[in-house]
Amino acid sequence: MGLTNQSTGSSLLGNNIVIDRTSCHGSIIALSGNPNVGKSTVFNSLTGLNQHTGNWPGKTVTACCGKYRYKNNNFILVDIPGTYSLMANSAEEEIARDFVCFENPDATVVVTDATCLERNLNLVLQTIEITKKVVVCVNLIDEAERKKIRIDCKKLFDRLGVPVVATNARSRRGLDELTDAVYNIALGLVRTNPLEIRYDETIEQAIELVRPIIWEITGGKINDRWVSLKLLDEDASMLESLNKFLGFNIMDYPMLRQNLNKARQHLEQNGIHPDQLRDRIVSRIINISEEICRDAVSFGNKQYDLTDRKIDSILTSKIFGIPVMLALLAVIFWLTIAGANYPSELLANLLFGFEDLLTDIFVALNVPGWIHGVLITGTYRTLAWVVSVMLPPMAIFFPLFTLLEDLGYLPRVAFNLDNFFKKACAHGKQALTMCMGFGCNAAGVIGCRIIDSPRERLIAAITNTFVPCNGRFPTLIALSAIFIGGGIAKGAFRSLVSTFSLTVIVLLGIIITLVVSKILSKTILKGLPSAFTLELPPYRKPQVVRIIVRSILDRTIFVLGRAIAVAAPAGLIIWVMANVHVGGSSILTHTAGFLDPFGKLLGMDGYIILAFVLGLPANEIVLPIIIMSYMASGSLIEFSEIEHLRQLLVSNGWTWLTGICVMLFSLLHFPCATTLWTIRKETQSMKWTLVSFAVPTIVGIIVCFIIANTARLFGLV
Ligand SMILES: Nc1nc2c(ncn2[C@@H]2O[C@H](COP(=O)(O)OP(=O)(O)OP(=O)(O)O)[C@@H](O)[C@H]2O)c(=O)[nH]1
Ligand SMILES: [Mg+2]
Repeated sequence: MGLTNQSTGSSLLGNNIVIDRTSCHGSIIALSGNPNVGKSTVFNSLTGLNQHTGNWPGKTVTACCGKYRYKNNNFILVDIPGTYSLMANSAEEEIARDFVCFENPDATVVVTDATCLERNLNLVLQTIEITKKVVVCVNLIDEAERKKIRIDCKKLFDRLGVPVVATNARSRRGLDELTDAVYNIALGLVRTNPLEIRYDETIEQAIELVRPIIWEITGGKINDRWVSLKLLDEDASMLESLNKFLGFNIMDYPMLRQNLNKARQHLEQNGIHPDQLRDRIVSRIINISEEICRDAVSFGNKQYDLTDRKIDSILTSKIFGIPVMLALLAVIFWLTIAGANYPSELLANLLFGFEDLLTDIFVALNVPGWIHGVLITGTYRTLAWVVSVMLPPMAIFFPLFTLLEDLGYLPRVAFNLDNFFKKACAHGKQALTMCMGFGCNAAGVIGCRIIDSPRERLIAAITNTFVPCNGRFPTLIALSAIFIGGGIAKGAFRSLVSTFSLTVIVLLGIIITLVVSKILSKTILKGLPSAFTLELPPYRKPQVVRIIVRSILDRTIFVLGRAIAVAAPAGLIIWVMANVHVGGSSILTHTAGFLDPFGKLLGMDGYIILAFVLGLPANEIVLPIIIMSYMASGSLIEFSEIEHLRQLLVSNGWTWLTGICVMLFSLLHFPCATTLWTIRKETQSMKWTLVSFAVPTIVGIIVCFIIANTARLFGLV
């Protein structure tokens, strides 16, 4: 699939999932379901891949493909973004409907949440209206059991007429049975007899007027009953997809037009106006779901979600919601900063000890001095700094943050901030895309797809960079811990001062997001905020071990690898710039000197500005480039412990103001190249990509200018 790295011979064209069957050898299995029911967890368990999961609706926004084998057969599993219905009320629903309907998967697994089966059955019923090849997976069965909710799968099977399997995807319980059921359906070894949803007599008569013609035109390639119903309902997006699928305009058939008119007249004459048909269809489906659940689900404790509601009354309360949120953020930062101290020292000692050994080896081998300069004093030393300064905080922060995500806390953040976003004329779900930005701004921008309104989606994408990503976060932590905390406080207060400065920076990012969103929605992106419903998922016990392993492998090592990969060539560029002399000074000194007046205006210097410019490919390398430039420009300092980094910065003229301004500019400047490229792809517009580049940069320049010059004016530095 185009957007994933699993090469299964499929591609994501525009927003639609298209599978190239000629290059796919195996049965195609669609994995659909409501948001946050465990589709990606089922996907991961079956394919062995590591699609991201999280306890909130809308985690997966791009479809993902993966393979598994069962009884010597290949299966290609497609994890579709979650949808509540197939009525195509939103882009995701359209994608899911088109895939299930027109891509003709060999089986569709509808994953449902055992703790709220009734609502989930709506999607099951809509799916069995389209295709017979359905397997229902009643997931989260462990949670249902804990809440004393009993599901009778046999009864469900009797009523629905398709296989029903109870699973706990996290612990793989029931997954063998699920694979077996999928195998039987996909290979046609078992025929299903799905429940046929019957509507009012009038609607049935109208369907019968159209259905035979559809059958004749499509040659039975598609479910004629379902298509008839959709055409009667004047579902324009379905008609468009259908025509694309057929390769001709079905409405070109006069007979079909005639009978559709007749059928519509019949509905009108019997009191069903066009705008009422959909309501009738929906209420019929809801009624059947209710009826089936009354039969197959029993509640041992009607108050099963009382604890969740009690916790929510505090975490989402008007008085405590925001303070608790800030306190939680601060605790995470404090744990990160305080916890990273010791391992950072340890790593620094280890890696710098190794540097001495490397130098000895170079001397013994008679390696020329300049090679030693480039490889050891330039590149290795900087990389040693990157690893010892960035690794420990990342290894602590990301698991803690993912823990909150898995618990189900993030939608509560969105709930608490909803009012602020409404006031900023932006979308409440922007809080969720911001949270995704904490991992990676490019992912945050793709995550903006959960926002339906194009205007609000753009606002969310443009402002996403105000959340520090993986690449900038360690820089912020390092500067707050080593420079701010280490510079102005002693002992236990160091961590507290650092935590405070970091929390203020992140809070500032949120405030600036709101202010810029408001400005954008009053100027170039005018409009009113749209209404939406955000579901608060139940609190779930996080999978601690998986979280630690995944956040270390997916985030920490990935970011570190990227930093190392980009820092090494950057080290080379800096070394060349520092060693090629023009007119008595190095190119590095010339360039930094040229940028210096601008840097000074913003409370920084030319080297720092150069580092931000060279850091465009990846934000991770800004701090390493600053270190490299200072070292290359001659401020030689004996490095053996973290404290020496502070000394290096101080000896290059840094004050607390420089530290603050670098932190601010790190938060408020152009997004990295990957994010810009993603914005270009998502918006399909160069104009909005340029706006996304310019807005944060201008904000950063203004903020740093004001802070630096105010501090100077009042003689604070
Ligand atoms: N207890 C329990 N938790 C589960 C189970 N399956 C999934 N989860 C958890 O439920 C949360 C949601 O899982 P995902 O796999 O991300 O759900 P999804 O359906 O892909 O969600 P979207 O992509 O947002 O539509 C995660 O925190 C999972 O760890 C299960 O069977 N039991
Ligand atoms: Mg998912």
